[in-house]
Amino acid sequence: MKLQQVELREVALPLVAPFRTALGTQEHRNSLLVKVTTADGAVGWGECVADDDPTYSAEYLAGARQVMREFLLPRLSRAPGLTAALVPELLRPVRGNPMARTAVEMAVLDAELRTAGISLAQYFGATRTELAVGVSVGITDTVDELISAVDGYLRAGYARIKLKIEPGWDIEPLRAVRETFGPDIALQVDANTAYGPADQPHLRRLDAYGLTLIEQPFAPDDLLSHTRLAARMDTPICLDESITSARDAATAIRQEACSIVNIKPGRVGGYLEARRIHDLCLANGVPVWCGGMLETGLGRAANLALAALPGFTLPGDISASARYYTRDITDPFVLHDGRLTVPTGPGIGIVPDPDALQAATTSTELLTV
Ligand code: SMG
Ligand code: MG
Repeated sequence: MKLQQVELREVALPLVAPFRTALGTQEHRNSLLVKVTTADGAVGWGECVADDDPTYSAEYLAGARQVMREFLLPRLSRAPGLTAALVPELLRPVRGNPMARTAVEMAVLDAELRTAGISLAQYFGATRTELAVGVSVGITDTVDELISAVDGYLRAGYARIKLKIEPGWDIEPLRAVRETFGPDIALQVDANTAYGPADQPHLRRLDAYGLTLIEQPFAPDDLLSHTRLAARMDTPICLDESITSARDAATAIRQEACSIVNIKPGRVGGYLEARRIHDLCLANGVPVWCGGMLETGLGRAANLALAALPGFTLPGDISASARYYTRDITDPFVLHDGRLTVPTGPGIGIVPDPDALQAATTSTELLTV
């Protein structure tokens, strides 16, 4: 295919409730969408999951926009016979900026698969049609508020609960959730790098709460502390921020820094790299699950296709649209018996609703490439 036009569109979606993590509090989601149109008239959508601020990772939305406009898209538009499989190689000269890469790769992949008439799940070779999903519960002002939030999610049918933790908000909320809801709910925690190596004795106390995993307690580049903690804790260690490529995943597994991997396409530079990490982990007996970045319906659709692969044995942070937004830019994903349906239409299987998209749009930039 040949790219003819690219639209960068920013949308602003208020969250149904503020989402607080060790990194800060988010009240709305600004998302940068990429719409490609090919010379044959095929359209593809991509979503960049970078936040406004470089706090989760070094990438941020305004920077991602510039990188796409000036460095990524020109490399794709120059390429004859562009296919999604060529995108990682074409973008290799540009370093970093995985969320920007993912967005453009996703848009090309969507356009290609729509033309071919196959769904992203089919392209991956995924066969599951619906998936049990989890929910990520932010830090609240009080334990009572947390209990009522968790209660609502369990009643809605979520298959597992992930609590955000940080120093000062870990043992007490965990104990309260276990005491209230019992030993049978699947429970895990995510520290978003909030602890340091000296917190190891404290973190070992989390073993008392029967967690599925503890996600990213230490800094992204501190594999050694994760390895040490893994050797001293019964709770499995899962890495998120530390894993930015299949090579990283291989290193972390070899160094026994984790025994479970959170796969987020935006963090690893694309859906194709995400798939490679899945394959590597499957071959090594390492369970994976799909992380979330408060995606709109577009990213959510693509994440469901990825998470339908067989190695995704743990429920992902792919919650129903209503957990995030009153009005998403696509038709909402709705929970049925704790499950979401994997889209079956061509490409990512969903397109923005024109009215909802227009209502959420804060800027558009048309690039003739
Ligand atoms: O999309 O449901 C979602 C959010 C899941 O907790 C979630 N994501 O570290 O895993 C993570 C966070 C990153 C986003 S908040 C900074
Ligand atoms: Mg995380």
